Amino acid sequence: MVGWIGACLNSQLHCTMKNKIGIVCYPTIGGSGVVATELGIALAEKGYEVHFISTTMPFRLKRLYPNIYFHEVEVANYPVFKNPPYDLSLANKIAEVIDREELDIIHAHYAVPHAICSIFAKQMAKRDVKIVTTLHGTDITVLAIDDSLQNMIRYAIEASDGVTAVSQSLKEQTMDVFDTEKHIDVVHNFIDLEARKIDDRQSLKSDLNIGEEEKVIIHISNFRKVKRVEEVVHSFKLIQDEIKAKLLLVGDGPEYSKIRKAVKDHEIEDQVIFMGRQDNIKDLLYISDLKLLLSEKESFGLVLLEAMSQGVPCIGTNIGGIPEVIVHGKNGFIVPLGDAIAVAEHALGLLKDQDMWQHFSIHAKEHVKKYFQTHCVIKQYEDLYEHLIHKE
Ligand code: GMT
Repeated sequence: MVGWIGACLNSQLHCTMKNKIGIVCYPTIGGSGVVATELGIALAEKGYEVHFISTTMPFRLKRLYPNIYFHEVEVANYPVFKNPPYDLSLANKIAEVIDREELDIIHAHYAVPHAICSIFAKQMAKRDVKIVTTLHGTDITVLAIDDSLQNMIRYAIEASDGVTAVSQSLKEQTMDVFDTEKHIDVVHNFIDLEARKIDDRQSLKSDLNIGEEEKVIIHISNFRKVKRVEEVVHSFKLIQDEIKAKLLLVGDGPEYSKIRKAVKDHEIEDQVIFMGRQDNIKDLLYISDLKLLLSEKESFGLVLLEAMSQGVPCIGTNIGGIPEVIVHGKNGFIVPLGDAIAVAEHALGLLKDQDMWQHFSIHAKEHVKKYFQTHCVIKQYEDLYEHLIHKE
């Protein structure tokens, strides 16, 4: 176990002993892992004792935090196993941590395998604990379509004490796919409104060989098929036919080679910068004028919040939770899936009109401040924990 004994040095107020929360999540880069880790950090700052249970230290936990502990899941690998049983090791570790650390809540992020393993762990543990499952998207929109997983996911949802979905759209899809009456709370993704503090935007652009007059369009994803990065490239081709612009493609994943080929086929190699995976997204957003997210499945789109919090307007598809984040005609545009012409028309209208862009940029920040700030959103998780703990 890695962590600090919760000394709570800075504030007596934060020190009133709050509940002990176990968080089970994917530690790697990806929306669900980011949300789980930022939730843990925010809860710890409010005085909760937080125990992460995962294969490796979540990547956002870059320093030691008072009140945060990490429990590593080690997978048993005996010659008798063809495939090491990770899920069983995870369930066993969760049960062990529930009893040893006297946890009150296990908050599982992602149905498979985290919610399922948490429920198994609850049955094994000696201590009563409440299970909260947060559905993030592909656990429902992709995995639940697989017959071999559907029953298990339904069981995990129905056996959880509390269930949340990251958008109204995902909630409705879940109720539909599983034909379930289970109560699901909608708790959106969240972000801190911390502005990037540098003045010299142009020197940052120059470092990337971007001219002062060139508009910067950005796409950030894991380059999975559902992100439809080829649509981003196609839309950009139409945009740069009319104005001077560069496209920053940030991330990596299965579609990467296909996208490189699409860029070559469109003969726009000089206008597209493949950035690979980047930690410092804020710097890239700071020099961006527009963000594109043209996915065919997207339960929320945390990357939209990241962009809007830096004042970057967004264009997104009319899919999943995207219309719950972008306000069409105010801080961005919603377009039909597969309509590159609509993307280009909206983008050009916005990028050619500095006043309109300024209004959209201000609205984007205000919208995040009003609806998606960390402290407001995590209050909903806290209320759910309290409700479950005190419910008989
Ligand atoms: O977008 C991804 O492919 C990563 C994925 C994940 O599982 O981490 O993100 C999902 O969860 C995020 C946090 O709740 C959401 O903001 C993303 O919209 C969601 N991705 C999809 O639904 C495709």
